[in-house]
Amino acid sequence: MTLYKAPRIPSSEITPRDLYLRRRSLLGLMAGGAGLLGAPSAFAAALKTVPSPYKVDEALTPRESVTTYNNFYEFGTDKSDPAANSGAFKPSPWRLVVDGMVAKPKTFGIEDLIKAYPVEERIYRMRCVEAWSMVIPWNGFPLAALLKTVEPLGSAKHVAFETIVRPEEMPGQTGGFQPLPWPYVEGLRLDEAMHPLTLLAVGLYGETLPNQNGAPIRLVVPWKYGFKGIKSIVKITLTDKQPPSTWNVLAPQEYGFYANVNPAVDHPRWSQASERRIGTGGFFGSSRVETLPFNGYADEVASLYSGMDLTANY
Ligand SMILES: Nc1nc2c(c(=O)[nH]1)N[C@H]1C(S)=C(S)[C@@H](COP(=O)(O)O)O[C@H]1N2
Ligand SMILES: [Mo]
Repeated sequence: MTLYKAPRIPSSEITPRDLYLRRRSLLGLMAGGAGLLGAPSAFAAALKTVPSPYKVDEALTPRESVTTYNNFYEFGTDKSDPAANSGAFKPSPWRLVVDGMVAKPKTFGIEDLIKAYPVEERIYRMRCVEAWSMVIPWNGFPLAALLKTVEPLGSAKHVAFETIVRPEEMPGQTGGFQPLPWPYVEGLRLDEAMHPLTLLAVGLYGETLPNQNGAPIRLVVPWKYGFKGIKSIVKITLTDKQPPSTWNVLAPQEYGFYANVNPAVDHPRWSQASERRIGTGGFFGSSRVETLPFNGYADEVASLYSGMDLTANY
């Protein structure tokens, strides 16, 4: 993993997000891409799915918004960049390595995974740390099913995830101004990873994942801020140490390792008490709704954190 060298500016004065916004404005038109906004992935195909009880009863975010309002900095930092700039990305063939503290390390192809584990239709409320949210019909299978196959050792306490590095297909990974250190990495505690709500998504709206949403396979943890949902995963490693989390490493005072959605703990620069629900006020409009503890999944997951001070472990 590449270690990020912090810029020589006190973090009290400038934050990573401010920094690349400034860089972008300096770059001006140089950064302009000419992709087809919202063009469907060349690989989008219907998925065979089974029903699931994990469905929130809220209006779905339109597919158009889910696939054109994205965070995927490998393709650029504007919300429209991933849809515009990911057309050349090839999510097939793909190899997913699962290794580390397991009895049976294994490399999987996506087709093997889709055959081995029933792909469910789940509807999850999703909350970005930037205080916007969506309701997304994901297609995927529990991460726990995959982890059981490789047989975690008793010593394994955490799960580390890594996104692909492929500068020739990911414009955000090339040039002089790259917004993040690569690869994008994330981590979960083993009990969080084994929780039945934790999903490996391979599709949305009944079709294989569009490139901009993390094709061909990405993590979905609905009670945590969106940055935990690492996209285009090539490696999952069981470990006895807390893994690095890209945003937590960049700015630990702003982005915690746990990243559990918590309306009572504000981000240092904005409130987390409410959120803009994307796609609810006409095309790309949004209405404001209250943010719920653990994003509304407290009954299922609060017990994972009993005894922890959630204002310190944010
Ligand atoms: N590899 C990678 N994964 C990533 C990101 C990213 O920039 N790179 N952004 C994260 C953030 S901040 C969010 S909110 C979600 C957005 O997922 P979506 O575009 O499918 O809604 O992806 C997460 N996963
Ligand atoms: Mo996010």
